[in-house]
Amino acid sequence: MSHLRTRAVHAGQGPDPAHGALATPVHQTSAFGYGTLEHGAAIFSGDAPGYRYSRFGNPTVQALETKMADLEGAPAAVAFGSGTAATASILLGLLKPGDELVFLGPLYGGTESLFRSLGERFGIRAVDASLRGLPDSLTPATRMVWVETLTNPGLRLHDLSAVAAVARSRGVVSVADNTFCTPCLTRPLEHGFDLVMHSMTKYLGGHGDATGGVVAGSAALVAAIRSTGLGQVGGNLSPQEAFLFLRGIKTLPLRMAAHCEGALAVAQFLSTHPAVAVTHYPGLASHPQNALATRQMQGGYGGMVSFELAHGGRAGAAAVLDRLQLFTQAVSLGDVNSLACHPASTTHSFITPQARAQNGIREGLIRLSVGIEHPHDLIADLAGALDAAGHAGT
Ligand code: 4LM
Repeated sequence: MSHLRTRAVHAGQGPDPAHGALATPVHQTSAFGYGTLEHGAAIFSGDAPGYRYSRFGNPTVQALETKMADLEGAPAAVAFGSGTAATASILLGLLKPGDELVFLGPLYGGTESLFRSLGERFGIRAVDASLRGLPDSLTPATRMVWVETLTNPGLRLHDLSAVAAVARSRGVVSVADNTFCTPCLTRPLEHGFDLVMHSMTKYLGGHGDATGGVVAGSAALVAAIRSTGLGQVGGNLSPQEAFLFLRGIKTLPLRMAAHCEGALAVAQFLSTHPAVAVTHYPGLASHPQNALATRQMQGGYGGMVSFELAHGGRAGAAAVLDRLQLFTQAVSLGDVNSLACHPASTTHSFITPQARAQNGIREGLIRLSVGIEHPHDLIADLAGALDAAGHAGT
């Protein structure tokens, strides 16, 4: 069972011991009977294994945690009700007032805003190291370094092994948000990261019908995050949604291959279109980090493409987006169906205009989540919208 494609199907799951059910049952319960007072006491103290209350753990959720730990090559994992709950639980579980969190921006707008608002209200200073670089941004107070394996929405990369090495040499916990790449394309722990997290809402679920998050890493770090994020904050994932993620992940490698194929074709089309000033896709030879992407990403360059119109700013973006038929205008990503959004007014509206400007999130930027439809149909949709919007040949 060494190949990821095999493990995506089998890891964490097998015939249910109660009745042999092949699909992992949804253990839709809040509490678990423990029989006797002493057995209950032993479960609560951790001296005996067993479930007690779904906020702390649930068999369906645990099957998913086991699968995700396996796919990321981690000893342990803990699931949450959203990617944001996972992010907040990492902060609250591992940092304290006076600590610094250094991130390599840009990040998903919600993550950056969480660092700045929630983090700073609790005395955790968030520092964007994208201008000064990593070693120079670390201080004796730095306790954590945070990166996205493929940035949202600019689709830039960081050299993961280099980032992990700097963090390790300074005794700082390194965290990689692997939402855009998934373990099919990049496994940050293999590059030396301490923790990897995901918004499972995206590719892992894959069908746009559930929100969830997960963190994987060492048993000690995951235990600290679990205890705060589940026990104290109550950010647990529901068993029903865990079932949907378990089902979705079985086809993740197949879906990712189709996303990558479609996104490359879409990016190649956009990069030659006269109405498009720049296309961001790590698989294009014109991408400034194409060589790093080829080294660091395995089996493809991901399903996300962003592009900037040559003219028209926000009105130009609206003219294109409002004419798309097959791409649905919505935030989120990683669904089997294609989505398109305007980051400046949606996903990255939470960050300051200066941060948007610094990170190239201009009004003419459009982000595509390329689904698994036939690439020719997606390209025809984009061509139709660009032409009808009057951009062709401008
Ligand atoms: C979006 N993103 O971009 P939940 N990490 C990354 C993300 O892109 C997101 C989260 C964490 C989008 C949502 C509206 C790289 C979310 C947060 O949404 O809390 O599961 O994950 O469109």
